[in-house]
Amino acid sequence: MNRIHIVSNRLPVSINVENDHIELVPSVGGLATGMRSVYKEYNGKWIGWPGLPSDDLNEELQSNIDEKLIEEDCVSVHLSKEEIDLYYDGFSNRTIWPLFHYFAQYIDYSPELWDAFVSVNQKFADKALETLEEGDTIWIHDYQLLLVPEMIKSQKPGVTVGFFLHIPFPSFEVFRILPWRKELIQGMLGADLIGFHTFDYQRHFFSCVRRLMGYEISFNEIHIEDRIVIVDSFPMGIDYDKFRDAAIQTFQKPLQEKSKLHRELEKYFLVSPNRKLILSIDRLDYSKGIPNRLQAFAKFLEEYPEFIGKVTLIMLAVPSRGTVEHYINLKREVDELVGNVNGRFGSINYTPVWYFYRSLPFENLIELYSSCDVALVTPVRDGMNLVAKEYVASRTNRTGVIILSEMAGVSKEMGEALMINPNNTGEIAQSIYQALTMPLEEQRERMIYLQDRIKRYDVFKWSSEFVKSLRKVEKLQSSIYAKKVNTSILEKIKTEYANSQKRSIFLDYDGTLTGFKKNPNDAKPDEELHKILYQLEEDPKNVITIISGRDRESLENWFDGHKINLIVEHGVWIKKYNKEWKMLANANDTWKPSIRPILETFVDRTPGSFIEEKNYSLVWHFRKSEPEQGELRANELKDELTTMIANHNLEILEGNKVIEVKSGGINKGMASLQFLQNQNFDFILALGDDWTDEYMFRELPDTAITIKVGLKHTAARYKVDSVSKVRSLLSNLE
Ligand code: ADQ
Repeated sequence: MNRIHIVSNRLPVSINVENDHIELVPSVGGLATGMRSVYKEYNGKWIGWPGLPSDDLNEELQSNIDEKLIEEDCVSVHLSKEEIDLYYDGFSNRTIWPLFHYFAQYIDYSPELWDAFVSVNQKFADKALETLEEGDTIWIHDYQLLLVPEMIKSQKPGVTVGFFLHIPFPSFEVFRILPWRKELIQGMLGADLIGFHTFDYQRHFFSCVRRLMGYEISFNEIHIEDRIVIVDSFPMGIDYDKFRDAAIQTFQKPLQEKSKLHRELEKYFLVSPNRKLILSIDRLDYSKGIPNRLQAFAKFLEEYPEFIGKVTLIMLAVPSRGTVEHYINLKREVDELVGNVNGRFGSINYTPVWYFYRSLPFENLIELYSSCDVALVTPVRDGMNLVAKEYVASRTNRTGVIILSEMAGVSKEMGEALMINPNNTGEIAQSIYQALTMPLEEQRERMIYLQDRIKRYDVFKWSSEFVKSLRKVEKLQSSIYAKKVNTSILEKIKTEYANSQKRSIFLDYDGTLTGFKKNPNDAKPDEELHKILYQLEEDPKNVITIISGRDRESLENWFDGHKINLIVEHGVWIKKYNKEWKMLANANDTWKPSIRPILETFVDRTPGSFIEEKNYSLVWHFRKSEPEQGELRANELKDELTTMIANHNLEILEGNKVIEVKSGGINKGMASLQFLQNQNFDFILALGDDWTDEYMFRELPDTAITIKVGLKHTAARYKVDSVSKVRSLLSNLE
């Protein structure tokens, strides 16, 4: 089994150094838990920053730390204070984080942050490359390392690269704001598999890829020059059993073993048995909607004064990114709001908000999860939000209500929660009331479904699903490579060619002999192509046919003077060398007046698109249109046409950025077969790049050498990845 390595900004351990004594403390976060099982099981290494600035460590200490870490299969990337400041606090948390969470007003565009981001990503990639061997697999995590996939792929193409983004991926309109948008997308596309928490993020990513890079996307595959990138959603889970078991144990502990917090909570319930507790837990981050939550809680107390003195909001905020200006301001805002709510609604024996600005041990978290009646989770944007899942897992008696922001990725999996818009304080206040008054039976009904789902798709399932997909994508890439014309296949073709007496060579034109141009009339043959064809024609054993969907005029003009045959309009017409045009198939064009107006409405609605009229077909081109709109309209057009042509002998062909309607039963397969009739060729070669060429690949005899240009699934025997490879193959035949 191939090794799987992990790369993330932080290693799954923290380091304590006291009097040169090094202690490693494993971290308990969700990512560390999920990934530990992966890299241990697959004999990999975990590459990341150990958490201490390298300026604080002398060389000896650094190498001692490295040694200690390697015992845990961890490889350290040492970062200086300046690098942490510019790459981590800087570009990661002052540029990408606000951008991806739709806080455009907070984005820092300083180029020096970007430069540091590139160089630190390169540092991670270099460390990974030292560890990686061809055939290994690597799984890279999160927004701090968006450029690493490409940096690895370009150096070691044989490594399978996975990338998972833990935060949202924003819509194109937001993403485009960034000056380095293309570079980020390119960086990510170095991966073979890209994972997001939800389908929405995946959709946004596709639209950015389409618009910024112009790559073709079919289903969840992105076709880039010589590879396929698979994109999928994998909603991250938690270690469900750990939370559930800990919650069970908490209640079974004898009083003297209970934590101070737990004893205080119990005392509190003893004094006020009808008190209700609402829990709020997050890192102190502006994406988490903490001020909105406090305002909504105040509104709730204002609108339902009967709850004053009876409900307490326990608000835990883990200090986070305290050096970044917006976080400092947020801290001040939250402090003031808490003071304000407590001042307005509190009394000597009632504090409405208990606010803890610190990280709490796991044991305390569990006590709070299992003791609070309601969890208030109201981020304004959140990639997933594990707190909501942890609350569900800790509810061993199956009661409790979650109020959940529809802007959190987790909302897609928690239909049974009370869903709110985090900017609508009135709605949140109303939901708090609904949650506090919800009958126990209803709470249980909702909780059972939630627990079932969150338990099934836990963090281990999440990571194993991702690994499974990595394995699949690895196979897919190798099947693509298997058909690729390599030196030995090329030698085989050359030998067959040399040993034959009468050869038929079918060549598609656009996308095969020449690249695509925005305007089809600009794609005329260049000098190099003319030379290659002249050379082939010189050999009397060769019969060369250009077989294309184009009309008669341009090809006839362009290849005037060549000793070749032309088959055009997908097989309607043929012009043998030195002969006149002849119809190969019975076609008619009486259908055109009813189809043309439909295409015209699509031209009107899709700027940049146009109609090309051939003798027996009509073609709608959208290469010049805005890519996403073009694809969208193409699907719409196909849909409309399919119903229209139901009772006519017509066909819809989908080519490269074109939709063509033509008389039925005519295609390159039929045309090439007809051409071969009654002739005894002992060598047949056919090259083509798109869908319409597949007819030819399927119909030609099994002995034919059929070659697809591009990577898509094909009936052809072989593949080459570009026009220039086609040209070099043809010039190599002798
Ligand atoms: P975060 O933004 O950190 O993660 P979240 O998913 O909620 O958000 O995870 C927070 C974690 O911190 C939870 O496991 C929670 O138990 C813990 N925690 C919170 N408050 C704590 C406290 N006071 N003391 C101790 N522990 C505390 C990012 C993305 C999320 C995404 C995760 C995972 O922003 O959207 O869900 O990664 O992909």
